[in-house]
Amino acid sequence: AAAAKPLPAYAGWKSPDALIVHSSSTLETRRSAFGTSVITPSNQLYVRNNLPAPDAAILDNRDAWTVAIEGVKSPRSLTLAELKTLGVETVATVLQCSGNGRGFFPSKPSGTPWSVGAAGCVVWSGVPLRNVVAALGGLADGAAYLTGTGGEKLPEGVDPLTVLVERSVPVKAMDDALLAWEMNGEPLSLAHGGPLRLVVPGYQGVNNIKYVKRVAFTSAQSQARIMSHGYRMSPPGSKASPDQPSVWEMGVKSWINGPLPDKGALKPGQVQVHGVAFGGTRGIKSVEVSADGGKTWLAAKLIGPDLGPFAWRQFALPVRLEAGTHVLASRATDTAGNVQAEQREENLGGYNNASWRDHAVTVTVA
Ligand code: MSS
Repeated sequence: AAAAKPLPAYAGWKSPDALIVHSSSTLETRRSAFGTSVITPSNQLYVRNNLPAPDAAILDNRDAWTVAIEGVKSPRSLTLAELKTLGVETVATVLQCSGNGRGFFPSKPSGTPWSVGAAGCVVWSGVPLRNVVAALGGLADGAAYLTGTGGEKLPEGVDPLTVLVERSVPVKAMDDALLAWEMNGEPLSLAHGGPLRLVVPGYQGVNNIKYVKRVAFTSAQSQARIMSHGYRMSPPGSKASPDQPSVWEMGVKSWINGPLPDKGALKPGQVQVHGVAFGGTRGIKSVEVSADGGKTWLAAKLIGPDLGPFAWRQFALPVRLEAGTHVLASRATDTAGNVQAEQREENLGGYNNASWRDHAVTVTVA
């Protein structure tokens, strides 16, 4: 087998055993590393960067970092030190790349072939964005989108709009959004967007802008390519275009993290089938588990603490497995009654895969 790629320097503090290094800008958590403790430890959390991460020097004086707030009655720049005076809130969210599960598309869309590990559940601390807006006189007229801009240095000689990481989400997302400086109880690392990140709970990863330099309430969506053409639900065979749906709110999804086939055959007897389930902005009502590839389902138990609607819930079900081959699947229902779909929605970019069938695991008992 080829030697595992080393961790890139900016993520060198991560646990190599827990991660699959696809490239220097795409690290995936191993399915077997998720465990059952709800929170994903920072050193096991996936990383996805569309541009090279900024120089670590941007963390030298965190409190001096500035973010420009536009599209409010009194627009201006605020330092991180000033933001910290406006309020503090803590929220647990699922951070998931919109391409998580792309590896299950038989069409092999271009992009990282993530399995389940471009996701984690983490705790953020920061100031509620609505507090910042209130401090600046409220929203200006015509605000339809919340637009966040990343603080990367852009490569020279190219049209900035083709590389800029700038995303717009519907302005209603402001109610839950945070400008976060802490993750899992530590100052936010460079890999995850330190010193300051726009966190949009319940929305796909790409909308959670790292090293955020500008937050603007705009009447139109960003013209950056990553917004206009990237991260769209483009039908197979089509060309990406701004009129196709963007990857915004996450749908209801779950998957099994154990038992997994990677340790070889299991012994006959009882196993605890366990995994995670989340419902975007809506939270989880229930999870069912099947040990026969989806023919019959049993209600699993939600275990561990409920960290709110944006976090994932752990589930477990004791199942007796006799000798043979078993297809283990999970299917979640969110609090609005949406049931996780059996099939993925085919699309060019391999986004939003929540298919329970794709996420099923086959184990052998002998
Ligand atoms: N931000 C910025 N600034 N830059 C970049 O690149 N990316 C995205 C987000 N944000 C970016 C940003 C993506 S795309 C994702 S997923 C996320 O981020 C990730 O995160 P982490 O922390 O994990 O790395 Mo897909 O949908």
